[in-house]
Amino acid sequence: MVCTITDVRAREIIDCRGFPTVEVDAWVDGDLAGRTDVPAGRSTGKREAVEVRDGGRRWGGQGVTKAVGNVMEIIGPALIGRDPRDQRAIDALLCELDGTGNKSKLGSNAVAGVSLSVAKAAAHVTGLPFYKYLNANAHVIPVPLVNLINGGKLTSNDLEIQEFIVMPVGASDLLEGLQICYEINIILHDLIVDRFGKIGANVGDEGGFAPPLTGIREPMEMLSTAVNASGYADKIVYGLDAAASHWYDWERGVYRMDGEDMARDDVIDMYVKLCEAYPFGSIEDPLMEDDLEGHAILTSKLDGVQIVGDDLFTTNTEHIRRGVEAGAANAILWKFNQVGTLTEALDAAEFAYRSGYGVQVSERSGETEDTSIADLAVALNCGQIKTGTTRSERTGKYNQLLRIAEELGSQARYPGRDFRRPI
Ligand code: 2PG
Ligand code: MG
Repeated sequence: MVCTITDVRAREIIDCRGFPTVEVDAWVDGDLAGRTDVPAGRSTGKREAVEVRDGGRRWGGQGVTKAVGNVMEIIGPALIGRDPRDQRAIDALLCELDGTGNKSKLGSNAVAGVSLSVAKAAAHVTGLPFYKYLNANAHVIPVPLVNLINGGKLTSNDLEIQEFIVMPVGASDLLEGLQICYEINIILHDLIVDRFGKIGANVGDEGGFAPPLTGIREPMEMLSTAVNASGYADKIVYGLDAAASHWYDWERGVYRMDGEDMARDDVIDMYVKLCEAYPFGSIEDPLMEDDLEGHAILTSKLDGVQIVGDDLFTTNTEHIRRGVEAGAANAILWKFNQVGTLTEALDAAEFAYRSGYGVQVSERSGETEDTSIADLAVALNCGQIKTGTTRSERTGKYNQLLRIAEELGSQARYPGRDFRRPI
C-alpha cells in the first residue's frame, strides 16, 4: 500500500488552564488522518525539551503562534510525500530540522504534536486502533494513580507535596478500580468540607482537592481516614508525587516543608517513616532532580516501593542511563512531550524496561480533551497511568481506557499489584 503525507497543519487551541497550545493535523492522501493536542507542564523538570512560546503581551506571553508557524512553514513542507508509517525516520528528520538537542528551535510543542499526529495517521491508514498499531501485543490495562489531594505548583494552597494518590491495586479491573477511587473521593470531599468549609473542596489543576493543608502528616491522615471509611483499605496502596525540586530551596540547598528547613537525610527519614505507617506503592520525585545519590539511597531503603523519576529523568534515555548507573529510582514517569518525539519516548521506555525499571505513563498538568496517552499506556503494556481525578480532560483518558478494555475483552489484563512489572 502506498500512502503519503499530503499536508501537515497546525493551529492555536486552548488547554484546560485557559492557555493556548498547539493542535496538529496530519493529512494522508488528501484525508485528515491524525490529530494531536499537545499538553503542557507547569511543574516541569529543568532538563525537559523546551516549548516555543511567543512572549510579549498577547495571552500573557503564552501564545504559540511561532510554534504553529514552525509546523506550517518548516516541518510540514519537509514531511510532504513521506510515508507516515516511517515513524523512526520522520522523527529523526524532526530532530535534524530542530538541530538543538532540546527542541528549543522549533519547540517541543511543535515537534511533539507532529510526531504523534504522524503516528496516529499511520494507524488510521492501517485501519487499526492507535494502541494496536503501536503494538500488536498491547493488552495490559493500566492501574490508575488517582491524585485525590493536590498541592505544589498545581494549586493555590501551601501544600508542598504535589500529589497524594491512591492506587486501586486490589481491584479486579479498571472500572472497579475507578469506582473504588471515586467512592473514596466522595468521602474525602465531606471530610474536607467538615473541616475547612466549602471553600476547602476546590480542586487543583488535575482535579484533586486542594485544601489549605501543609506538610505530609495531616494530608495523609485525612486521606487514610477517607480510605478506611470507604471499606477499601485492603484494595489500595498509596502514592505520592512529591515533586521535591519545587520545595527545595536552590539557593540555600535545603528542603522547606511546613516552615522548617530539612536536610536530605531528614527528607529520606520522613519517607521511611511514612512507608512504615502506610502501605505505599509508589513515590515520584521524592528528592530534588539533581540528586541521583539521594535517590539511590532512598531506593535501597524502601525495598518494595516504586520510586519514580519524573523531573529526575524527563523521559530521556541519557538521563535514565545515568540514573540506572547510580541505582537511582526504579521507574520512570513517561511523558512523550518531555523529550519531543514519539520515537525518543519509546526508546526511553524500552531502555527503562531493559534496565529493570518500571514505566508510568503520565498526563501533563495542562491537558486537553485529547486521549492519546490512554492508547500509549496500553501500547506500552506499562501497567500504570497517572492521569488525574475529576474534570473531563482527566476522566476522558480513563473513559478511553474503559473502551479499549471492552474492545480487548478477555485478552485484557489488569495487573493490580504487579503494576510495575505487568509482564
Ligand atoms: C508531574 C506533572 C503531572 P506537569 O509533575 O508529574 O502530574 O506535572 O505536567 O506540570 O509537569
Ligand atoms: Mg511529577
